[in-house]
Amino acid sequence: MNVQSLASHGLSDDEVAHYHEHGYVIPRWRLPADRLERMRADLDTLLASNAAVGSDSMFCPHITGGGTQGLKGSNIWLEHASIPEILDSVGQLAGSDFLLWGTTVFGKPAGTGKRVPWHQDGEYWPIRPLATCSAWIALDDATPENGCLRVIPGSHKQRRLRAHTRKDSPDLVLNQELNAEEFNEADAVDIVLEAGQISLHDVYLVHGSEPNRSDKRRAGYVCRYMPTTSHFDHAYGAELQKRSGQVDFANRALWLMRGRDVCGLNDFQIGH
Ligand SMILES: O=C(O)CCC(=O)C(=O)O
Repeated sequence: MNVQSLASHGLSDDEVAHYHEHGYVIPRWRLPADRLERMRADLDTLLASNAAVGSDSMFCPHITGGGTQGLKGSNIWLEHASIPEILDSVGQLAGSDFLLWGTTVFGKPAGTGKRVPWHQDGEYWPIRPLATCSAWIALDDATPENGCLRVIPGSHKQRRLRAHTRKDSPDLVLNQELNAEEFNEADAVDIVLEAGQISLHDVYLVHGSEPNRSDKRRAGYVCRYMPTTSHFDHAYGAELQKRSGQVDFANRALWLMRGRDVCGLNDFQIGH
């Protein structure tokens, strides 16, 4: 892999083409060492102040008011979701007008980190029309041994949600699993990242990850950016929340990251 610490930023034409063709891309750009160090220290603080939550999935650490998990978040995670180089890349993929509507730390602990079931992100989200580019930032090295993200390249292309089944299991990080006949696991590609690298993926991409049975933590911080041509529908979010029982979408705060609210329907007051 061609890993560089580039002074310039943004995606190359090849990287943009890779994203559209395969539904994900690992850019050559990576976080500067000082940013990575700060994020890892902030993760230590987050983990220490939320010992009761468990680190497999910590929803919205960038929001300070707590969500359904009662997570004690910090503005610092909003700042980490505003890294200009990442926003530049997202802008190339999602267009010049987009907002941040969510973040999650998937902090798979060594030895006990749980499986993330195969899924499409869109299955869970109250966004119409469905659109989001997720930036997954590796805070640790992510390898097959510690449960790196796995994706099915090209699975985003039909732009449709496939059939999922709800599974409430203490062994799973999320509770909607893609039905086995909807994809072929043999097509999966491991997203192997060094700490400080990122991957970007499309809302329709089929992905998941294995448990962490290794002795190395595998933490990632993912930021969800949505073009403002789409509407984050808080009312529909309240329904989804009842159905999934996992995440607070009804009161979710939105942050305009670039440009303007093109559809004019997004509510930037709720949750602030
Ligand atoms: O970190 C993981 O293993 C899962 C991440 C994921 O499902 C996502 O970012 O959409």
